[in-house]
Amino acid sequence: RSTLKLGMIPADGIGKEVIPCAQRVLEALGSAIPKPEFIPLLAGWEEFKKNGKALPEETIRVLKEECDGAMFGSVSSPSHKVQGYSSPIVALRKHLDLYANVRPVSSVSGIPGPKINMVIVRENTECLYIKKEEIHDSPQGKISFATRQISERASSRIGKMAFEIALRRAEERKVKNWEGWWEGPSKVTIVHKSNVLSVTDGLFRETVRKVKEMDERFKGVLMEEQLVDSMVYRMFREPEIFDVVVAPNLYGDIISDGAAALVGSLGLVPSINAGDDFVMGEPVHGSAPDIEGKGMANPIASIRSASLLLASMGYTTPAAKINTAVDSVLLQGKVLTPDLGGKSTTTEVTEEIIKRL
Ligand code: NAD
Ligand code: K
Ligand code: MN
Repeated sequence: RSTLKLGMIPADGIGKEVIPCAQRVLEALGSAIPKPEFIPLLAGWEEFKKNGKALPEETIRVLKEECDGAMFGSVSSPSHKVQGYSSPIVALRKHLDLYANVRPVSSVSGIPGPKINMVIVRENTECLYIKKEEIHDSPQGKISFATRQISERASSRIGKMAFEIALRRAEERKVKNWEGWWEGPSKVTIVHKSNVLSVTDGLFRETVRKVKEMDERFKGVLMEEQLVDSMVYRMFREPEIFDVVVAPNLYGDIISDGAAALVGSLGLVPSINAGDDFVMGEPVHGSAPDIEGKGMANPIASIRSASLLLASMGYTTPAAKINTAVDSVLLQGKVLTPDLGGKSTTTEVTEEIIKRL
């Protein structure tokens, strides 16, 4: 590749503030990566209010036909039903078949706090997110239903992704210092609620278990299970015991925000939406209307997402360079946004990271 064509979709709220920071960091990498070409693309609640479409067809077309990868910010989806509106990020994940949401959550060595270094692998296409809801009148008042879809295909491919990540981490452990973290062999924890939902979560559990049993490569990877409620409990009590955690869509979403609290802020946790032939980086957080427009948003989740995007495209050295610069800013602890107890702005943190690249 001589250039890297990246679709940039800031969408709403602080997405508009933090995605440009990720872009600046990518630009600052210079010749370490092919020259990035950023293609601004529209989506979101604001876009819906302006032009009636939360996800314009042109955005999907450009992503599919012209881009090597993408970055998404955050969308301000309303909490009430709006005729014709549907979350563009949920739709994009489906359109591009980005079936895995991979969310590494780790504490920085040297900063006090719980030791955590886990990857949450969230199924990204089904569960309650198929949004089949209905409502009826009944003699006792309104009654509503939601359909939850769990398929063998989706569970199998997310399971495979989780075990492959565990294998990769087993290699990484050999060179890195894992002091204070889980010291056993790589493992995958399957999160479910099969004690109640024995059909849907039962299928998820069975299918992921089979992935390991059927593939020789995963022989050395431990497999364990945790019911979703006690998963949250154990994650708060002893986060260091988790390595790779695989979960259906909604559980994965909820666990991730909990894990973000453990490392100090949602503003630190990155992700990629990954399919077999396309990847989109995205901070785990939402559009944060409470801090929007104040220059307070932490850009690190987005900057780390750009690093994950590069790594997924094979540019592991520049990706690591970004992470090292971010860690050094965190460790120094002087230039931080208010979510981490600092007084610095989004721009100042970004500039501090760029200085250290
Ligand atoms: P949120 O993630 O936007 O915010 C939760 C809390 O974390 C807020 O107090 C916020 O200020 C803080 N926070 C989040 N990101 C931060 C950052 N980078 N720096 C500093 N602080 C940060 O979640 P919410 O308040 O539940 O949702 C707000 C809106 O975001 C809703 O409309 C929701 O639909 C949307 N949302 C979108 C996505 C997405 O785009 N994928 C994900 C989650 C929520
Ligand atoms: K987001
Ligand atoms: Mn979420």
